[in-house]
Amino acid sequence: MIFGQQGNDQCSDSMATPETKNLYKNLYNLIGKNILIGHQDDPCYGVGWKYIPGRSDIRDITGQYPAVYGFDLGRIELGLAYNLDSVPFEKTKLFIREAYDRGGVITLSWHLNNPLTGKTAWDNKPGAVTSILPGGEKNALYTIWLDHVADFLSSLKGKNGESIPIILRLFHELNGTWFWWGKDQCSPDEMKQLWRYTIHYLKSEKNIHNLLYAFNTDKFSSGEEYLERYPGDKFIDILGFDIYQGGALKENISFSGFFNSELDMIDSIASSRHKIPALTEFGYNTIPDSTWWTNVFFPVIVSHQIVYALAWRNADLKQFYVPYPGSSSASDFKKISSSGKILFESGIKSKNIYK
Ligand code: BMA
Repeated sequence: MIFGQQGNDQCSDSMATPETKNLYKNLYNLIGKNILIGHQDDPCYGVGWKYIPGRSDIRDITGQYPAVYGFDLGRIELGLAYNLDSVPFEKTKLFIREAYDRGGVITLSWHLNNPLTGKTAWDNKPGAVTSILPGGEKNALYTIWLDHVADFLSSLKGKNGESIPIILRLFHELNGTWFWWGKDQCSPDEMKQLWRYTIHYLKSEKNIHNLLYAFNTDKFSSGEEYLERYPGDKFIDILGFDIYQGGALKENISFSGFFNSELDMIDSIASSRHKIPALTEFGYNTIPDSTWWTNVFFPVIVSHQIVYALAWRNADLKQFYVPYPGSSSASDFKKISSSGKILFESGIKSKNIYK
């Protein structure tokens, strides 16, 4: 395992913009040193508030914004002004610019509708993936959807007109069965083709070069399972997975054990392929354990090499994954923000990640 070898810290797109190449190189150099904390829709809304300038549940607790910001593009494919969680894309664009100006990292997911049926991403009848590949009946429609994504991505500009780098997290949780791109809905080969086709289209047809590409599964039990639908090292920059405490992993001990084993595997897969390991989504809904952050989450991640961990969104009192003022794990969360290992707004700013 050799990190920092010459050439290993270069992203998959040889034509990537300088800031995108720097983002990759700087994240690569953080491997094993720091973990950036992230939060989905952080500046958009939190528990009990929406679109209040400067507000963020993470900031309310720690005094700082997170280091990583997640947003979702779902419904942009339809040309709508709002995403699937009612966030206006114009606001997302503004929040991305502000996050970038603060030196933060931005990652976008895309809960795109089922192109075959027109229903949601969770409409998981088989056939949709086949239908959008070249030669398929919905291929032309899919290219129009990608054009909308490309328009959005190319409109993201910093103060000197440079493109803002984005970690694009396509077809997430692809080894689950709940999305139309899931493992029961298409073959591994079709999934790989879809990845390669999509990336080729964005790069070569649309000339988009401000992207790092994140591949991410749901739960997995072996390296073979993790890589079954992996399109290849030429296409991917970041290797991640999503995990939630709950269900079979409800107890702290069973969750910690499984989480730890997945992190061990992702560290070793990423290191052997010279990719960046990340926890692309995580959470314990409503965080019912007031010491979860210091007793469960932190002890497991601290001994691993993921460079960032993105908590899912704070929608309301029934669905939140980071504390808000007054919630039971707020003071515990504050402790991890002063650990030095986990970076928030000021930590990422000092790393000058785009230079
Ligand atoms: C899910 C939930 C939903 C949301 C979707 C897309 O995990 O949070 O409420 O609509 O993600 O953000």
